[in-house]
Amino acid sequence: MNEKIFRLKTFEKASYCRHFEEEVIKNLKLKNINIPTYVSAGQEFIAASMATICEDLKIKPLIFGQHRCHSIYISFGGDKVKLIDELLGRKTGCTKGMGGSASIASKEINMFGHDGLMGSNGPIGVGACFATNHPTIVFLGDAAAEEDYVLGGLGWASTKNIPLITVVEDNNLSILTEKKVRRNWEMSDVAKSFKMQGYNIDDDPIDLLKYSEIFFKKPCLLNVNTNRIFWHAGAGKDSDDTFDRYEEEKKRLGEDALAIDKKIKEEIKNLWKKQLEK
Ligand SMILES: Cc1ncc(C[n+]2csc(CCOP(=O)(O)OP(=O)(O)O)c2C)c(N)n1
Repeated sequence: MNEKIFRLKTFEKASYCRHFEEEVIKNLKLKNINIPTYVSAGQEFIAASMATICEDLKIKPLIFGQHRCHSIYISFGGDKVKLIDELLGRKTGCTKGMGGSASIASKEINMFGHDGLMGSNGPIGVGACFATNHPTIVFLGDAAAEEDYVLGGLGWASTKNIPLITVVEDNNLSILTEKKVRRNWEMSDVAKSFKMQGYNIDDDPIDLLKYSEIFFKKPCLLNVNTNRIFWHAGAGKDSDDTFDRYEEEKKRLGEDALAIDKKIKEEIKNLWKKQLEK
């Protein structure tokens, strides 16, 4: 795919994610949302890029996210109204108002909800991929990736050569503990030690596109460095200086991105307004 088209398609998905999360923040502050909520703003280009690549490959993968998964659901085409309803605790939500922010599931997009045990989606995703031989993506945080059962699953995936992509959304933090305090190794090296292709890259969409030639042909792991703009849970901010990929892409793409951003902001605002009035 042409680079500019890829960037724009990915930006469009990221824009849906970003404006959705901005409404989430607003409604957390207004206390319209009253459940633990894990906002993915800042990290949205990872899911958006993976979804654009899958669309181009005409592949509808099995998706195993963890608690910070709004952007995964939205990028892969999850029904946004059902996600709003879920966050508002309604029966019409994507998990009938019982999963909340952390356990989003959708049969329509093959997305399996997380159970809250960090990293459990690693081996569960490996098992599903092995049993079905269906292209599968497991999304893990950099802390979840450290769990022993994640590592066992990676070894099995490599041994059985299954069509699995493990994406580590590496925002450097486990709640508030930085990676350098927790370990002196990288997940890309762990993958290589299991004889799997492993890469340590940035969340620039083109960096993800670069590796798409091997996607689903053999197991691989992408450790993608990114930034969390809001707190681990809830609406606060650790810093106002956090690098923001969304703003960077908006600048790079110029007028085209500004028009997409404006249109989608309005669309998402209206969607929330309509649901809140119900
Ligand atoms: C096995 C297990 N250990 C600890 C926790 C508590 N916990 C919940 S989220 C979290 C941090 C997760 O960090 P990461 O996987 O990097 O994802 P992020 O929140 O950064 O998206 C921890 C330690 C848990 N839920 N499960």
